[in-house]
Amino acid sequence: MAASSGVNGESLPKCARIESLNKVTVVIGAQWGDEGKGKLVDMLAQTADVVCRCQGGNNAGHTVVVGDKKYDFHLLPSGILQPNCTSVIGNGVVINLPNFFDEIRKTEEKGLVGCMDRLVVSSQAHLVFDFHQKADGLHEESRGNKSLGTTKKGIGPAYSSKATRNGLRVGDLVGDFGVFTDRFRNLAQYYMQRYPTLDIEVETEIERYQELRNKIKPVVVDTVTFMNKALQNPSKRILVEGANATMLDIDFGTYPMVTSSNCTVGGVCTGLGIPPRNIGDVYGVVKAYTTRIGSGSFPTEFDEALDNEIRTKGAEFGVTTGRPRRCGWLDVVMLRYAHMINGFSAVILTKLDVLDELPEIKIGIAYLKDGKTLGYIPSCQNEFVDLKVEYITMPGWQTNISGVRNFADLPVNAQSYVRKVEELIGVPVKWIGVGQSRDSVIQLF
Ligand code: 2SA
Ligand code: GDP
Ligand code: MG
Repeated sequence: MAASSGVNGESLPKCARIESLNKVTVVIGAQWGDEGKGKLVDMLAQTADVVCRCQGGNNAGHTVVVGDKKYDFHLLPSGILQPNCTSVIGNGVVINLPNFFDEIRKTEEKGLVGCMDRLVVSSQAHLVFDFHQKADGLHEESRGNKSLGTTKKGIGPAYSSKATRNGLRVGDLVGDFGVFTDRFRNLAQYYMQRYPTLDIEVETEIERYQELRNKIKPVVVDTVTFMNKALQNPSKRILVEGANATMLDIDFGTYPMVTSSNCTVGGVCTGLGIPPRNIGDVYGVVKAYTTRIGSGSFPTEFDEALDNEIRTKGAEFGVTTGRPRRCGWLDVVMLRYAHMINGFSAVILTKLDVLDELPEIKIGIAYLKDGKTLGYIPSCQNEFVDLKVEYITMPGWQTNISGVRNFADLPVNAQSYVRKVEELIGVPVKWIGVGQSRDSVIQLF
């Protein structure tokens, strides 16, 4: 074994040396999604070499506003906007190829050409077929008023095929097509048995996938090796774009009203094949209030009037489905929980400008059950019933802050709100979002 010198000059085995490690920067949503991850990723991607997606699929909708152009990314990492940055779609992502190529076409129509030249897709990523999407819709319908409110993008069914080991991967598609077609037929058959009204034109689909196979082949790589090489190169700056968010995580979210992947920091390692010791800064994206789209508990949800007011001011509509988002006060109980799981280095507090006109602003600081503080986040939906929230109330600033670029220039009440949030979560606020555009941000340190 190769040896080197320790502090006293003794020879050390190679494994005892402290090696310099290339650390990846991670962006994670701290609430129920749509916190503004796309905007932070776009800011950080301007100095990154590699930007990766590690989980989820095109249920995600990440908005980036550059000048007069608005991009909505679903499967493409937001780093695709950077001409010198490589975008990675990791093994943990589930991909519907027709939707993927549509997204590339729409993005290129906005003037961003050459997407396929700066993109790699994992051979281990699972495919979402159109029948997965249809099954998602049928399953939702069958749940009636107990539906989850999914995006119907086939995410649950595709991860379900993965877990039952019937799924097909990008590598299967570009590999032996005979084997692929056999397995595709079996999977389609299984879905038609499971959902009798589901009609799959199996042979037409196979023909379609023969074409898609040729289109995707040039960008399919072993992303584990690709990432490992990038990690070995200390000058490579690597960014990971979390999709969905902590409270939608299949393990830690408000189950069963969650998505089907690990949207928290653990999903970065399993979704890209990188070791935990290579995880560097983890930035939490926190909206200055809370939103949720789809069904499920929401302890700090506004009453109808305020819900409508903030939805309009914050343009709170789904990027993928256009559905109205439910809105509520900031929930610090949830944010502390998100910090326990992800270990945030710092947070970005987005959309502070949306609160500009409010005379007073509340922050949920504790959950109460039968008059007593609940010391944990309920793990079952029925535990949320009769849950009360203890709030603190802060004065609003009633001033337009969208033009402010320095913390000291914010109205005092806005400064106090930010400092209070920081104190309550126990994580420093590094940036504050005051508008949609790239430069509408205040950096604190
Ligand atoms: P799915 O489709 O199986 O992942 O849905 C399961 C739950 O996860 C929620 N979910 C989301 N919540 C917020 N934003 C998402 N992306 C889109 C956006 C949503 C849209 O950026 O606006 O356009 O509707 C997203 N994706 C999944 C979903 O609402 C279910 O509660
Ligand atoms: P993501 O899924 O977390 O990337 O967020 P979405 O793109 O779904 O939703 C966030 C929305 O808020 C997008 O329309 C963003 O352009 C917008 N946005 C992000 N940051 C700010 C901000 O600081 N202020 C305002 N007004 N809008 C913002
Ligand atoms: Mg979104």
